[in-house]
Amino acid sequence: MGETAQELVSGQRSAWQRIVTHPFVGRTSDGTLPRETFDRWLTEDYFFVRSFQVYLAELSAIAPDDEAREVLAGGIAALVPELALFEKAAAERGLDLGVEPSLLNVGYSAYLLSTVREGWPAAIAVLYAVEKAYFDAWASVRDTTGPDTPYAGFIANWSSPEFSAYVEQLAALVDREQLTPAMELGFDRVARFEIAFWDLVHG
Ligand code: MP5
Repeated sequence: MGETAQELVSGQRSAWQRIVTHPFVGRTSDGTLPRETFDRWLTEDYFFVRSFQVYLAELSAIAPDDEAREVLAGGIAALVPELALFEKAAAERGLDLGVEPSLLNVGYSAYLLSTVREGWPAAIAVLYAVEKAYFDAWASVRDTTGPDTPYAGFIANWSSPEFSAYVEQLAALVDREQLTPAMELGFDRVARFEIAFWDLVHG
């Protein structure tokens, strides 16, 4: 992580603390999460990731060069096995993935798409925030998650060396930019959306 990415994360210290210590994450890892809570998250997040696919494609269309396009292509490719993970878990748990998502989720997904029109520097800062939040949260429980947790595949998905490398590539793209208020605002909004999303499903 270089200077701009570092400044964005440091500017969100207290929100980041809430993200990495959120009870949804801790309870997913230690096996105390109620089944219905995970089920709720699964269907909500499936909608989010499907919308995210569209968002990444649109963001890729405004990427300034091949380096940026290649990083985003990696992110888009990773969504194929990720969505399969959701679909397999939903089938095993008898969940309908077509249920109507919360308005918070609709709002978050629409917000991400809207950032594409704000231009590359703000948009890449926003994408970095989304992925960095997930990596930091799930990596914080990676090494303490027992082998019997039913959700190990999800925890591994966002805490793997591959995902870590992707988040570092995003940080490198952010570091090519000078910090702007629009980047800080986007980073702040994502932090608040992430906390609200877990608060919503965890009740
Ligand atoms: C991610 C996610 C990570 N799956 N859900 C939320 C609410 N925020 C971030 O994004 P991705 O596309 O699954 O890596």
